[in-house]
Amino acid sequence: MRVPDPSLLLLIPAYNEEARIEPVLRKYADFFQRNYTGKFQLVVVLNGCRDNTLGVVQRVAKEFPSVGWMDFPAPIGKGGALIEGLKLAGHADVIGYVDADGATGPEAVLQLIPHLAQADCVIGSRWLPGSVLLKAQPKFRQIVSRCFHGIVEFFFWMHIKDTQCPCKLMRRAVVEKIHPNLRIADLAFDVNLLVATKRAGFRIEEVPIEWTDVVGSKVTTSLFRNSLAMFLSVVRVWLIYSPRFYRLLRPLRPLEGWIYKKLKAPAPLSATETQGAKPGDGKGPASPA
Ligand SMILES: Nc1nc2c(ncn2[C@@H]2O[C@H](COP(=O)(O)OP(=O)(O)O)[C@@H](O)[C@H]2O)c(=O)[nH]1
Ligand SMILES: [Mg+2]
Repeated sequence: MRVPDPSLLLLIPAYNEEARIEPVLRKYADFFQRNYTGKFQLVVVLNGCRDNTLGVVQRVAKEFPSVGWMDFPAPIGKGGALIEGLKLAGHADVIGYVDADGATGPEAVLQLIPHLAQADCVIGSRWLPGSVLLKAQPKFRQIVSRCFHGIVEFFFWMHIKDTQCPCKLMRRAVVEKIHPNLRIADLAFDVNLLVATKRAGFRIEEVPIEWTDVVGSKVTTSLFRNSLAMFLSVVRVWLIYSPRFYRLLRPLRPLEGWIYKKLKAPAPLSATETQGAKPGDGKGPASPA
């Protein structure tokens, strides 16, 4: 008898995605319904959307019982949304996330799962030989991405070629261990997640992936502002893991808050904001209304 696939919880952070998310949700839900023998849940984590993303998600959820959502009014950012979503980790063996734009398809996610036999966290990469870029990101975005990669490498020396690819899967044990160390609310959340995973002694494997860039990126529209906030957040992650500096710089927190506000980016959470937030203690499995 065939052993069923591990139960899988896939999160999709979404901000003003009414134009892009519907076909993505349908494609993922339909694909996993047909091709996955384990339990599959797709949870969209929205916050502060000013369009009808929620209505779109609810419409799809009526057709596909695997689709659910969590909605937060506060501007908690992509990272903040994922930190909340990861609290549902207790409901699955494997937890992961992808973007709402469908740049990576469900086939790519499925192909990553077997790699969890030898790794604790497996991440898609657009920068490894063997990756297929059906449509690459705009040239300038690629340059900024490589500069960001250099900065992350300088601070953390992880030798991960693509920290930002939004296609990551982890075993439940990883999420349970690292969740209290997840503090970054903006788009540099991925760096926070990978550093926390590595420092906790888990093995990360990077796998070439198929990728199609999709117009409507939230990052590209304010690239300078977002990049600056992401740089600050990388420094922030470095400080979190340098406790002596971290304590010394504590009086500067109001200044930090002010800078993030100016950059219109969600500020990192403090230890007290994440402490006690155990995965699985969240709002329960997001379920279709
Ligand atoms: N919940 C939430 N999701 C966000 C926020 N900002 C961006 N996202 C989501 O994060 C993902 C990445 O954004 P995207 O525009 O695709 O960035 P890119 O792929 O790097 O160009 C998408 O699914 C967005 O909807 C936010 O403030 N809150
Ligand atoms: Mg995207």
